[in-house]
Order: sequence, then C-alpha cells, then structure tokens
Amino acid sequence: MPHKPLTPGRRTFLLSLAALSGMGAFAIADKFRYANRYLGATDALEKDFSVVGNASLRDRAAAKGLIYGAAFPHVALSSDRAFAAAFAQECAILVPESILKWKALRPEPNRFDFAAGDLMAKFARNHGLLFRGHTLVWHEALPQWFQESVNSQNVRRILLEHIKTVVGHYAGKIHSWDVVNEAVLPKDGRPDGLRNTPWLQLLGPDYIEIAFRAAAEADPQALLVYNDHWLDYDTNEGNTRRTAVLKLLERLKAKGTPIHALGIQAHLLRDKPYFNPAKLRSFLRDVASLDLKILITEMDVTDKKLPVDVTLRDHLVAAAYEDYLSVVLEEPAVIAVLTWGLSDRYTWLSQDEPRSDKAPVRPLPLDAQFRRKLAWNAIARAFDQAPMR
Ligand code: 9MR
Repeated sequence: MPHKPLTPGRRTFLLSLAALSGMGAFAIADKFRYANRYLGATDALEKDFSVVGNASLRDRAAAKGLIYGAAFPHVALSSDRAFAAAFAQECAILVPESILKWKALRPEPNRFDFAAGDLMAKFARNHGLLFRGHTLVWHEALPQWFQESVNSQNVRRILLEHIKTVVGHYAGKIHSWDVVNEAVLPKDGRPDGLRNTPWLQLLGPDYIEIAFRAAAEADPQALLVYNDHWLDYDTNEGNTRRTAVLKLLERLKAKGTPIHALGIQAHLLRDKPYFNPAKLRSFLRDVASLDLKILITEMDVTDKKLPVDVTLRDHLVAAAYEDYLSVVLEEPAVIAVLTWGLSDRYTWLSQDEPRSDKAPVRPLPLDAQFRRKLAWNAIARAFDQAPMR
C-alpha cells in the first residue's frame, strides 16, 4: 500500500489532535505511523463524520424508504431496560440473535419451545417494531438429538414439520425469514458450490428449494430470504462465493422457487484492504436483475486487529461502515440494513473475535453505555445520503 506523505493539512490535523489530547510529538508521530499501516487510516482520521440533527437511525432510514434494525440478544430482554429503550429508539426491525435457531426452539424432537421467541415478538409488537426470523435451515446451532437421531429416512419429515410449525406459529407477525443460512462454501469442492452440511448429505442439494416451498406454504405473506456471509470483498474467497451464490439464486429462480431476497450478512473486517466498490455494485445489480430484493442482515465491523487507540479505532470502524453502506445503498433493491447487535455491550465478537490486548471490542453503532459512536454517525450519514426508495 502506498505510504501517504504527511502533507501540511495532515500535519495540522494531527497536531491539533495532539493538542486536544495532550499528547507529545513522539506519541503523535507514533500514532501517525500506526494509522498509516492501515489502508486509508489517515483518511479516516481526517474524515468528517458530522450529522445534521438528532433523529434516530430508524427515522433517517425511514425517510428514504429503508428499514434499519438490529439483532437482539436474548440475555438483554428481561435484564437490561436501558438497552431495550435504546433499541426501541433506534430500530424499526428486530431479529432475535439466537432464540429462533433449532437448538433453542426445539429442545426435543417432538417439543417446540416458543416462550423466548414469543417474548421477543411481544417486545417488538409493543414498540412498533417489525419482527424478523433467523433461521430455519443452518448447519450450526442444531440440538444434540439432531445428530443422534436424524437420518436420510426421517430428515424430510423432520425438516417439513419444523418449518410448518415454526413459520406457522409466527405467520402474519413476521416481516421476513432467513429460510436458509450459509449454504454456500466453494472450498468444499462441489461443482454447485454448496457447503457439505448435514442437510445436503441427508437430503441432497434440493433441500434449499424444499425449505423455501415449505416456508411459503406456511406463511404466504413473509419475505423469504437466502442469507449468506463473506460476500463483501475482492478476494479469491469473496469472488468465488459471489459467483456461487449468484448461480444458486439463478437455479432457484429458474425452478420457480418462492425466494424473495438475498441477505448479505456483511460482517466486515476493517483490516482487510480488499473492498472493491465496482465488484460489489455489479454483484448487487446481478442479484437485483433476478427480481430479488437485498437486505444487509448482520452488519458489524471487527476491530480485532485495529490499533487499540479508541479515537483511531472508532474512525476506522466508522469509515468501514460508511464506505460499505454508501455503495450498497446506491442499489435500489436494497431495502433494509440490520446490524448484528446495537451496542458494544452485547456482541458475539467479544467472544468469537476478541482482541489480543484484551481491550473491549467496539464494532457496533452504540458503545457499551448506549452512547452513539462514530459508527452511528457513519450509518446515519449513509442513510441521509441514500437515494429515496
Ligand atoms: O451471534 C450469534 C451467537 O450469539 C451465537 O452463539 C451463534 C450460534 O448460534 O450465532 C451467532 O450469530 C451468527 C448468525 O446466526 C449467522 N451468521 C454469523 C453470526 C455470528 O456467528
């Protein structure tokens, strides 16, 4: 990556930052060198993330015909009223982070437990939020009994029963369902690019179509989504994944499968300098040309490898949000943006992608005290600048 010269403008900016934070010349030179190791770090530091007014993300998105929302961690529902209040203020759509997965919902083959899901649905209803379902078919979060007792003889019945029961239970109350999650993994080596999951092994590649048809039958009103990850970057993996997902969507549409949208998870890695707006744009266009809507379903920005300095880290994370959203929101087929969590207090990344220096991670729009961060500003700015739907 080219080293950016320390221009007078940059020097003045960094010096005023030093003056503000009381740092000496050494610390600033250090900070600059550090910043420059990351693509665009100096640009991110100089970027203006100001926003006009105080309106919530929910209102800014709605002003453009978009929906903003987030994943809600079950642990916060009864125990954290401040989080719930911040959620209701900023969001227009709620997706339970875990409790609608098989493991939580179906503790035994013949017993469904809707208690937690129903509480979450009630919270959404009481606060005028749309409710979104995640997820009906995934190779993770399966209960122990699945591995022990599901086989090629009973799998179809068990899957159809699951979809009928769960989708039927929330029919009429749900905005959209992630019907199938993360079914593509080109490096598993299959010509169709599908991941070698228990579903594929037991039911064959048609399991995806079977699931969508069952979901459509159980709730003809819900928007049915195929959801997948690592579609964002111009890397070998990103490129092969986008191609494989597109082919899967084409096959499903050609068979008349009732699929309505692609969910792009967008778990971003700021330290990976492989963002290519042109490639992402053309992927979105290709998806839209299949007459599919697009949702950004699980957005966050991993700060695992970013400098520990909070000012710099927050700028880099915010820049990643704005760069990405300003590109995807140009595409009229994109109808919703959800972050995977709302506050740094509750994020899967604390567990799954912790920092080696043990500093708390800061991947989401609100900090751990529910104050708006620069990432919030970045999302707000992207909504403000987005074309009207
Ligand atoms: O954030 C979720 C975490 O709390 C759960 O333990 C985990 C397993 O159920 O799933 C995480 O959410 C994943 C989502 O369901 C699918 N895309 C990747 C998300 C992060 O791993």
